[in-house]
Amino acid sequence: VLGHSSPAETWFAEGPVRRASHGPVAWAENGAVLFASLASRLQGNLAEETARHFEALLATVEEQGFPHLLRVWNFLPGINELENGTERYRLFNAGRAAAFDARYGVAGAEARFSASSAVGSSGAHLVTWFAAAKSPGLHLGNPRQVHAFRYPTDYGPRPPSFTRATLAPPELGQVLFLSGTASISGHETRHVGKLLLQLEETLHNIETLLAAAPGEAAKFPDLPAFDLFRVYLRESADLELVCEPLRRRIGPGLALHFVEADICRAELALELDRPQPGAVLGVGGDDLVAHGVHVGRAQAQDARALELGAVALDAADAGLVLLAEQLDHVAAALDRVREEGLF
Ligand code: 3EB
Repeated sequence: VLGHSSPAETWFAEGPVRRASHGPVAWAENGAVLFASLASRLQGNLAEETARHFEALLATVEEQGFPHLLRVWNFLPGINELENGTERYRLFNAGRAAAFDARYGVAGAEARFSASSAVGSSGAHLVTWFAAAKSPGLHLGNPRQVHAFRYPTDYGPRPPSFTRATLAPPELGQVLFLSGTASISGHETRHVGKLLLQLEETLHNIETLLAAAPGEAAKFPDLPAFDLFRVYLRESADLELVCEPLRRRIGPGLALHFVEADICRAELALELDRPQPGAVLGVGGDDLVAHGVHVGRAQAQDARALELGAVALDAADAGLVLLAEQLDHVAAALDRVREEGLF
């Protein structure tokens, strides 16, 4: 986490909540939505290991009866580094695509891709958090961008398996999950080396997507009406350069959350994400299903070893997710995490 930005993101839903885990996957669900965390130790065969990782993810959502992905957050150590001569993000893409193909067939896989993000982290684990539902969301493209799953092979042996946004199914409310968004139009990176132009291109992409999203008017607020923006910066020193222009562009109302992270293409300096603090999945209750996402720099091993009572926890250097049943459990857990100096 950079600067003094507030890190926490909280997801509410109707109870009662069940928490469980199987193998590398831990989750919480309330019968309508499932939120999960999955970590796989990487040992030098990334495409294979990513395929196993997403096979476990897809097996879990199918077995638990939540087969429709809504949003996927990926944290990949050394995302731009080479492994056996290939960039690790590209190996990740190959493995992820293979897992979708294996489960749904090449023809069926595309319809399963959801909103997503993939940023760098460090440490030894590929970490993925995901939200999934019983019935399908509406997966959206961006008119300014080629579908990522149709990118030409310049970006790796297999294109990335995600869509630009996913609108949650009606019974979960009008939550619009936006993918991580960067300075890409068509399929090409724009404004290499020019931070502020990348910022503007990215904002333009988000505005275009919001304007084109189907649904009744006023369902998709324009940018200044967002609560919170997350900004992943490759270079922490860019914080000062980006802060003011972004503020001028989006207005004074939003909370900004800056995180230092590598972005999936080496020429990209930043990526924007739209967290949804206080988002309600499902109608009513302030019981909690799947909870607070805290993105920052954690010491993963230490965080995993923490015993946090009713809260399940997973962490990468890039972040921490808490799957809890009640808000005060989360508050207590976050206090512990702060006391231990994990963030
Ligand atoms: C892009 O548009 C930029 O691989 O899951 C954004 C969101 C990006 C998700 C992913 C990658 C992913 O291609 C990078």
